[in-house]
Amino acid sequence: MGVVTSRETGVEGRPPAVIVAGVDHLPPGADRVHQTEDGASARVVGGSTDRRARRALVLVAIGVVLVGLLAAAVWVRAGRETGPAAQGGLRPVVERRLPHDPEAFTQGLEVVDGEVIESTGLYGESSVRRWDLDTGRTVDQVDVPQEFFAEGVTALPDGRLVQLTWKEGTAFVRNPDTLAEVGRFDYEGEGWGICMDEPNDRLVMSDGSATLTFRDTDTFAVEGSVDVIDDGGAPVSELNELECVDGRVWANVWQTDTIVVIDPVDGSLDATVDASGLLTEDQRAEADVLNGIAALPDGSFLLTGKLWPAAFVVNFEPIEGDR
Ligand SMILES: [Ca+2]
Repeated sequence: MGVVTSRETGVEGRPPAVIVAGVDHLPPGADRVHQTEDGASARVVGGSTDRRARRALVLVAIGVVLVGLLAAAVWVRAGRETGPAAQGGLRPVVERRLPHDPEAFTQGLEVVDGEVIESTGLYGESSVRRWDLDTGRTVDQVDVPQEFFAEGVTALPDGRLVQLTWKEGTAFVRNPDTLAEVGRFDYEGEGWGICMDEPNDRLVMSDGSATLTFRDTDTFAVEGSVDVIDDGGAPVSELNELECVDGRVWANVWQTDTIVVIDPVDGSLDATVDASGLLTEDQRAEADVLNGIAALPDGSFLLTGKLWPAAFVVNFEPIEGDR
C-alpha cells in the first residue's frame, strides 16, 4: 500500500485504512496518520495512542468473537427449524428397530389389529400389503393395476380398508382380511394421505397442498376442509402421509424429516417432530424420504419412509431447550 496524503491536513502517511492492522507495528512515538470518525485523517503521536490502539484492538477482537457466537447460535437454530414453526418441538426416541422392505415406496401406513397395513406407490409397482409387526415379514400382498399410483391407506369404521391413488381419482375399498378390492370411491383432485378421525367420525385426506379435506366415511363426499398454518401464519404445504390420533392429525411433510401435529379445528400446529437421524448415512444414501406414520395401541408410533430398509417403533419426547 502506498503513501497517501490526508485530504485535510496534507500530511503524508499511511492510508487511513491501516489504522487497525498496522498501528501496533510502528515504533513507539513514531508519527502516524489516524483516521477520525468522520473519515478525515489527523497526525497523532505514539505513547498513549499505542495503548488506546491496543485497547481498540482488544475491543474489536471481542466484538468479532461475540458476532461469531451470535451467528453460530442463529445457524444452529435455523438448522433445527428447517420445518414449519410451532411452539412444541418433539423428537423420536427409538424403542425398537425392525426390517422394512427396501423396495417398498411407502405411501400409507396403518396398524390394524396388531398388523401393519402398508400402501406402496409408483406406476407398475403399487401394492397394498400386510406385514408382521414383530418380524417385518410381509404376510399378504395385493398388487394394484399398473395404471394406478397408490397413495395413503386407512381403515374405515366397519374395518374395510380405503386406499387412495395419486392422480387417478380412485379410492379402492378393500376387504381387510384378503386385501381384495370390494368397491371404489371416486374423488376430484390428487390423493396423498388419509386417516380415520374416529372422534369426529370422518376421514381426513391430504393432497400435497396445505389443505386437509374431511370426507364422509360412507359416501366419501367432502364435508369440509381446513388450511394448515404454522405459528407464523405461513401455510404448511406438501402434507403427505397422515395419522389420526385422539382428534389430532399427524402429517409427514413431503421431502423433509418433519412431521407436524395439527389441530384440525383451526389448522394450527400443536407441535413439530424432527425425525431426522433415524437412518445411518449409508442407509440415507440409498433411501428416499421419510413417509409413513402409524399409531400403536400403547401410545407409541411406527415410522418408516420410501425405500427405507428399516422401520422404527418410537416414542416422542420434547426437544430440550426448545421454545
Ligand atoms: Ca398413517
